[in-house]
Amino acid sequence: MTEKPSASRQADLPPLAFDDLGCTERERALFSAAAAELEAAGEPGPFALGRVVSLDRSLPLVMSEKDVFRAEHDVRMAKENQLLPAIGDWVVAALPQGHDQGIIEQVLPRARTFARRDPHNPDGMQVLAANIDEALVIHPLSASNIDAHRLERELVIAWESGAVPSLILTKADATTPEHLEQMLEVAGIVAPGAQVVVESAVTGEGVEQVRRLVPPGTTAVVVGRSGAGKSTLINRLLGAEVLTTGAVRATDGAGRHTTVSRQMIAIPGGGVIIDAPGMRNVALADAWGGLEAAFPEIVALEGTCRFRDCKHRSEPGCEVQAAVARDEIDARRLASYQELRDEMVELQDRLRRSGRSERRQAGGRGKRKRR
Ligand SMILES: Nc1nc2c(ncn2[C@@H]2O[C@H](COP(=O)(O)OP(=O)(O)O)[C@@H](O)[C@H]2O)c(=O)[nH]1
Ligand SMILES: [Mg+2]
Ligand SMILES: [Zn+2]
Repeated sequence: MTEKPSASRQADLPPLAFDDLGCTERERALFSAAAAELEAAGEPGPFALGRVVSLDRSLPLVMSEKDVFRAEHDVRMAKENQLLPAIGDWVVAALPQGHDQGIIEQVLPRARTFARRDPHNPDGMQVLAANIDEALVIHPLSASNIDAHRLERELVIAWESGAVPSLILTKADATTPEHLEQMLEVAGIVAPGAQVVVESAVTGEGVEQVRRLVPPGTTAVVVGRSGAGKSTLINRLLGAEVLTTGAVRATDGAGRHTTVSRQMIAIPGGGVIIDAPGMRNVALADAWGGLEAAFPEIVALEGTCRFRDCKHRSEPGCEVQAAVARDEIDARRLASYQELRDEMVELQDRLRRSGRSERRQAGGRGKRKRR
C-alpha cells in the first residue's frame, strides 16, 4: 500500500487527508467541466481537483486526492480577472509529471465566501476563507465586557457568507459567575440567532460542544481578535499543542504580530477548521444580507415606519425609534446598525461614482441592495 499524501510533512501541519476536506459531487462536477474545457483548449495537464489547505508567504499549498504540492497560479488568471485563490478554495491544478510544483489553472466557483473590505484597497474585497460551512466567532470571557462593536461586524460578515455562525466565549475559567451572567446577557442581544457556547481550554468545558458545531465533511473558520484564544481552542480540539499560542509570536521589525499564515486543520471526530491570524480591523464590504440577518429585531420593524426610506433617526412615524423609546430595542444596537449601514452606503456610492460595477462574489445571503 502506498502512503497517503499528507500536508503535515510539507507545512508542519497535523495530519490532514483529502477525505477530510468534504469534497462533494458539486466540486467533482465543476472540476470535470472545467478540466474538459482546459483540455479542449490544449492546456497541458494532467489536471487534478484540489483544495487550497494552507496560505502563507510562499505559494498556496494544494491537496489533491493523490498529492500535496505548492502551486503558483496561471498568469492568465490575473489577466482574465479571475478569482485569486483563497484558503478553502477548490481549484483545478496541473501537476506536470515529475514536478513537485503545480499550477492553479482555475479557482472553481465558490459556494460561500467569507470576506471583508480589503485593508489595502478600500474599493476591493478580501476573501479570508472560501467554501466554509460554519463561522466560529471567538470572544474571551476574561475581557471586562463584550466588544459588541467588533462582534457585530464579525457576525455580519459571517451571516453574509451563508455559513452558520456561532459565538464561542472562551476562557470561562477566568471569570466569575456574576461576570459570566452579564456577558451572556449582552451576548444574547449582540448575537441574535447564533448559538452561544461557553468554553475553557483549561477545564475543558464546552470543548465537545464546539466539536459538534463542526461535523465531519464540513469546514469552519475561526475569527476573533488576536489573543482571544483561537489557537488554544484548536489545540484543545486536537488534544495536542500543535499551534503556537500566546506570547510566543513572530514579530516584524516594528514589533507587530506577523503570523500571516492561514491553515486548514482536521479535527478528530469533526470536519476541518481554518486558523487565521487575528484581524486588526473588520471593515464591511457589500454585506446587506448579512446586516439584515445580524439585526433581525430592527429589520422586523423597518417596513412599518411611515417613510419607506426611513433612516430611523428623527423622521416622524418611525417605529424603530418608537421601539427604542419603549425600551424594546437597544439604542446602542440601533446606533451600531446605522453605522454599519452608512459604511456600506458610502462604499456603494463611491463605487458608483467611480463607475465601477458592483461585482459580487457568488453565493451568500446578500441579495438585497440598499433600500
Ligand atoms: N485562562 C485561560 N487562558 C486561555 C484560554 N484559552 C487561551 N488562553 C490564553 O490566552 C492567550 C492567547 O491565546 P491564543 O490561543 O494564542 O489566542 P489567539 O491569538 O486567538 O490564537 C494565551 O496566553 C493562552 O494561554 C482559556 O481557556 N483559559
Ligand atoms: Mg492564534
Ligand atoms: Zn424608522
